[in-house]
Amino acid sequence: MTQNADFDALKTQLNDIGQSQVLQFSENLTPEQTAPLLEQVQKLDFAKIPGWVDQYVWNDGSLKVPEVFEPAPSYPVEPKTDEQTEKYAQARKIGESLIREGKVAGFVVAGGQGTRLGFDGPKGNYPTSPIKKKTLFQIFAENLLAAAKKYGTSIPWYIMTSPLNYDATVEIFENADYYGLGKDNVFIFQQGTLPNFGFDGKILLAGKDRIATSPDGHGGSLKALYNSGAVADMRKRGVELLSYWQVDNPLIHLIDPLFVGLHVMDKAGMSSKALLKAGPLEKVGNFCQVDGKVTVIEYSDLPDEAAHRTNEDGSLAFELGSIGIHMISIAFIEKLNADGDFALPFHRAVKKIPTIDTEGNPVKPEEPNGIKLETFVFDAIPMADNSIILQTRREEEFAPVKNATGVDSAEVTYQMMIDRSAAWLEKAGITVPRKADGSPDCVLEISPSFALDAADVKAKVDQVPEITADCEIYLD
Ligand code: UD2
Repeated sequence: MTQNADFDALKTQLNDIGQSQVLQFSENLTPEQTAPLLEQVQKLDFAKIPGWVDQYVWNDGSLKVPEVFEPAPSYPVEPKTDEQTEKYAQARKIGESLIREGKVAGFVVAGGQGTRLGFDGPKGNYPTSPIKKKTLFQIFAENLLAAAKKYGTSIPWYIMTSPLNYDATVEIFENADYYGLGKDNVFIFQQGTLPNFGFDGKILLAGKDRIATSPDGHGGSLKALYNSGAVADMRKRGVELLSYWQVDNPLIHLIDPLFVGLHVMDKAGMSSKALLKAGPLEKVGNFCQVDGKVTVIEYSDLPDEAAHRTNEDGSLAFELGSIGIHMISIAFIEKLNADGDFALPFHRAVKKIPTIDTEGNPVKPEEPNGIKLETFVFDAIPMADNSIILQTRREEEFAPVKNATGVDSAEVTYQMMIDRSAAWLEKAGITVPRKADGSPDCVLEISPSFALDAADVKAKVDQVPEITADCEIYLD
């Protein structure tokens, strides 16, 4: 088809769904400007857009909080009964052998930018470790390398970016020579995008030759993994399970035999790690149970009464927070995508969206002017036949770098990384000098090549130098 024929067909399709404004400036565009615009238009889901406008622009059709929900059951950090002790031991064994057989891969969702941190570029490139200032990507890569070595296997790494940071991410990995993982073991792909809508239901333009779009949320990963060929690549390699994490959390235990084993023993499709919330309103999802299915209700949606509800012992009724750590079976992703039309429900966000006016001049709105749609990966959990939750400890596994200052900031992460190193060393019987307030009186960094957990430190205790007050020690 020629560009003209293409153009006319798309124009008609847009007219039919009441979105002809998308091509309103096209007559004055050069062919070079028209081509990418048409490419964007071609990707629009014409069949669904009118329904989205009706459901999410005219109405707030986002998922409603279910009327009846209760706290979800979970596995504790440490087993509590003999039966559980037995099960945990068996799960660890099963998990380890699956990892050794190369059936587990890593998967990080890294579509977000460092904007909230005041950092320019992909968040994964944020320098984070206390002494060497390793970036988040480097920390994850070194963890994967060390885990592969520990289990005598290879662990491929899948990385989801967004159109906003795909090129920059690839460049970072190229420049770092893939952190020693080998280019073949790193699969970087892009998530999808969704058009942004004005309050009048019209798709907004970001320029005369560009539709305003935004990434489709981390929920887009389950489709993008499939469409990008990542799932096919996994099948070729014999990978059956994906360890999923968020790009901002350097403490993640990304290959965890216990989590793998419990997920498999309970025949789960998608499982989660949880921690005890720091307070009723902590900004994490809440693990609930609805009609027998594990369901996450985001902090912003959980009714206040439920957030504050307590048990008889004073603990929070909804005490389990979701921290974006999951185990996902490849078979589950395949099942979701089997009919070719898989999509998670949308969450609607009213936002300030840069656009253009009727003359084509740029407009930077001071007030919200439209709607962005996004999907959340945890909305897939109830679609799995089975799902488990394994509790973890905050100090061991969760220190996200999100904000420039305060809660979830780089400063807090820095301290938590030092604290965890100190705890691992002390568990191995090493004395760590502490200040009057109890915090370590030294700067510590343990490289993943030295230890992936406290048990690894114990095995290498003779390689640890004496730790004196005010010192800086990097172990690798
Ligand atoms: C997320 C969770 C929250 C809690 C918290 C823990 C949601 C809606 N909320 O909050 O429940 O678990 O994390 O830290 O998930 N991402 C993409 N593409 C996108 C959007 C996000 O790859 O289109 C990635 C992003 O790079 C990051 C992760 O998803 O790795 C989480 O995104 P976020 O930092 O925006 O989530 P946050 O902090 O609102």
